[in-house]
Amino acid sequence: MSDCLFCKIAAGLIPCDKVYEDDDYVAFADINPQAPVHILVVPRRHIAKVADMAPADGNLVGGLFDVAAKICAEKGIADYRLVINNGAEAGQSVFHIHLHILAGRSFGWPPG
Ligand code: DGP
Repeated sequence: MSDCLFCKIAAGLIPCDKVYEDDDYVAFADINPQAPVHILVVPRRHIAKVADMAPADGNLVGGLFDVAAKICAEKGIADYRLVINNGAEAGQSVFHIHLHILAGRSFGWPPG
């Protein structure tokens, strides 16, 4: 087990408000929500950021989007924003790939 917050959450070592899990992914409520719905989808496998992915990592990021669509469909959420921050300057603060699902309000563009 690396010293990674999301690895520990995925392993059940740190509590979270879990909304979905399967063999490869876990989804849980963001601790600092930026919208009425703010869920993080996380692969169980540790990869720090999108830029670190190798061809052998396959469709790991694609699976994040599949899980997000499934969660939103199950919750009856039609409009939502999906965000991946890659690197500190882009807003990444936890270095374990994760997809933000944001919904429940209107969003501006471009993002801040
Ligand atoms: P990012 O900035 O893109 O790396 O997003 C990291 C998100 O993780 C941020 O929105 C806050 C959330 N977060 C940080 N620590 C915890 C935690 O301990 N539990 C949960 N549920 N979310 C956390």
